[in-house]
Amino acid sequence: PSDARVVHHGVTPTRRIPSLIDDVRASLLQAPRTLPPKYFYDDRGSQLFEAICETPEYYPTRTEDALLAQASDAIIARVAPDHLIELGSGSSKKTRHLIAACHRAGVATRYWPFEVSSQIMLDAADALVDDYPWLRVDAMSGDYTGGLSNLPLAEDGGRRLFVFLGGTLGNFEPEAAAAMLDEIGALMNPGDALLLGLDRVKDPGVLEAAYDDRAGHTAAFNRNVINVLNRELGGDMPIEAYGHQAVFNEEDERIEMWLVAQQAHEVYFSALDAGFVMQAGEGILTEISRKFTRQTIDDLLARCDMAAMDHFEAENQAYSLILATR
Ligand code: AVJ
Repeated sequence: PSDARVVHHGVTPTRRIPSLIDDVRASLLQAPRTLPPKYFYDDRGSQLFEAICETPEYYPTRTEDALLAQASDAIIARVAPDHLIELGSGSSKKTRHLIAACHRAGVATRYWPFEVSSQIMLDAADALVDDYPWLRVDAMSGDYTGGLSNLPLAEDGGRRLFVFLGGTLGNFEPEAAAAMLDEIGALMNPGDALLLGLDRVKDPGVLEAAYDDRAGHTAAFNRNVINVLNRELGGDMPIEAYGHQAVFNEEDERIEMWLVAQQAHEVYFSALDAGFVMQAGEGILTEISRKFTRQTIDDLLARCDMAAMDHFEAENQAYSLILATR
């Protein structure tokens, strides 16, 4: 970054982050086969995710964006944050609504994005300080699955607003989601707040279409993880042998994305000197995306000693932004 108002910090993980090799050994070699969703996001996968967000079927991104545009002034009036800390900030596109609201309210917040993709974060930081002369950005490079206790946050007693958007908490199993909220909660002092974006339970047809768009971007996104494995681990998975499936699991209130083998085949990874046999019709669970109700949101917060102080809902309760405190 060229501007002195952007500072770049590297964040050392608090605990060991499993490598792709570890994850494949632990989750893919034996049934039930799963993969962590973070491996979707190589350059191609990130591009495909952007394309998904533009499809008519994938409503979460645009719904959350519109809701933030509406609610940002109220959120900033309520919290008046000295520090705005965002987990998984990406290009900070949606966060711009909050920063614009700070500008209107005369709240000179300091912005702390935390993101794996450093270049995307630093480019966004440069653009932000260009637009807002009062803004300082502390860009933090790292992986939040490695923990939050090493974040280099200022200990100046200022009020902190944590932001975790995109419904990404829904990609975590219930235990892991609660653990993540507990880690955020551990960084919150009285008066601090957390703004959480979560997708809502709705008609299964609408949900399944959102994860199986007609243009095929979600299918390509799901299958692209096979390219990632082949490239990174010297694998020979036949990409054309796998079909994309998105199903709403009503019992667990979650979308599940599967890669389903259309015919039986063997897979070998030279980096592991190991492989596995796929049966025809057998699936790999590549992502869960949990959908919430008012009740399951309140239960999740309560489990982590938090409570909603404000709850902003999109039309038809399609999506929620929750402002929570401890
Ligand atoms: C950005 C992780 C929240 O779960 O809806 C979109 C990812 N996967 N289409 C989601 C995703 C398939 C997205 N998150």
